Amino acid sequence: MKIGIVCYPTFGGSGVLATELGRGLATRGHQVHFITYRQPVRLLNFTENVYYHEVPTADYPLFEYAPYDTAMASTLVDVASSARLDLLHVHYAIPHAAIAYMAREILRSQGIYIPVVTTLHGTDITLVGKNRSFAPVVQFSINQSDGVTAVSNSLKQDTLDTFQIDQEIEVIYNFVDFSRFTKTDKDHFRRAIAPDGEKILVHTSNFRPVKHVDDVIRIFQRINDRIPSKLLLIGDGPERQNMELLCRELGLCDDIRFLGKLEAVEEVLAIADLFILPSGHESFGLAALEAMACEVPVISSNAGGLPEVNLQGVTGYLEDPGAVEQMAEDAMSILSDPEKHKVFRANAYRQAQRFSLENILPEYEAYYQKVLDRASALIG
Ligand code: GMT
Repeated sequence: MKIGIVCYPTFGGSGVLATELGRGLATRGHQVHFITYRQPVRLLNFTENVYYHEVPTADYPLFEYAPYDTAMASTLVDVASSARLDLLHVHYAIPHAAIAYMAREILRSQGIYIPVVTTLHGTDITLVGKNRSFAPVVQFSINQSDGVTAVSNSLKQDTLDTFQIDQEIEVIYNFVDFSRFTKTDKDHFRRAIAPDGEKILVHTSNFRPVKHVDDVIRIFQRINDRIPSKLLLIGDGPERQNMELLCRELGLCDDIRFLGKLEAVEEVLAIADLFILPSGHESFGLAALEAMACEVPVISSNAGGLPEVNLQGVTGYLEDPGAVEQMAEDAMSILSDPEKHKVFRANAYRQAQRFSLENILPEYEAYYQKVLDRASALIG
C-alpha cells in the first residue's frame, strides 16, 4: 500500500506512535509518506520506503496567524495525487481530521478518491476536542472519516460520550518496538546517577498540567524520606519551571535531575526501578508501556485507559488521580521487597509484549484493507 501519514512531529505520544507506525509499515514493504510541518523526531535516520514532505507555510503581512490548515490541505492534495496514495492516515483529530476531509473532497472533485483514517489519541477528545471552539469541527470530521480508530477502549467510550458519533470506532492499541525498548546493561550509568545504591524513579511527559508532575515530585519526596532514591524527569513543557521551583522549595534539588527532551529514553529506562505516571487523564499512557517493555513496574493513576495497560497488583499499582500518599506507599511496597520487585518487573515485561509492534501492526494493515474495500464498494 501507499500510505500518507499526518501527525505532529514532536515528542508527544501521538507523533511518536505515528512515526513508529510509519517506519514499521515501511519495513513490511509499504510505501509511507509523512506529511508534517517539521521532520518528526523519531524519523531522523534514512529508512527505505519512507518519504518526508514538509508543509510549507507562506508568510504574508496580512496573516496574524499563518493559515496552516490551508497549506497542509494543499500539500496533502499534491502528495496524494503525485505519489498516488491509496490511503491517508491522520493522527490526532485537531486539526488533522478536518484538513484530511478538505483534501479528500478536493481530490474527489478531481476524480480521485482517497479514504481517510483518523486515529484519536486522547487530548484531541478529552481535553481540547470538547472545547466549544473546536467541538463542531471535531465531531463533523470524525463522522466524515472513512475509518476511525481509538488507542484504548476508554478513549472510544469518551468519544461516544462526548460527541454524537455515527461511525464505528475501532480500538487499536498503541504499541512498543522491543528492538529499541528493551532492558540493556547500563550499570555504569546507574553508578553515576545513584553512586550509593539509591533507587531510581523515572517520569516522562510533556510537562502539561494534566500530567500532574507536581504529584510525581511529592510522591518522590515521600519515598526518598524512607528509601534513598533519585528521580529522573524526562521531557519538557509548560510546567517545567514550576517544577524546578517546587524541587527547590522542597529541598530536593540534589536528588532530582531534569533531563529535558532526551531522545534515547530507553537508556534511562534501562536503569529505572519504577516509573511514575499519576496523570489526571491519560487515554493510553505510551510512556508507561515503554517503561514496562524495559521491565520497569509502573505506579500510575487509574485515569482513562491506564487500567488497560498497567494491571493492578500485577505490573504495578493504580490509584485515583491526586492520591499522592497512597501512590508513595504502593511504590515503597515494591521498592522495599526485592522478590516482589522481581516478579513485578517480569509481569510488566510480559504485559508489554501484548502491545508489541509485531502484534499491533497487522491490526492496522487489516483495518486499512477493510477501509479500502468499503470505500471501493461505495464508489463502485
Ligand atoms: O500526553 C499528551 O498530552 C500527548 C498526547 C499526544 O497526542 O501526543 O498523548 C495522548 O496520546 C498518546 C498516544 O496515543 C497516549 O499514550 C496518551 O495517553 C495521550 N495523552 C492523554 O490522554 C493525556
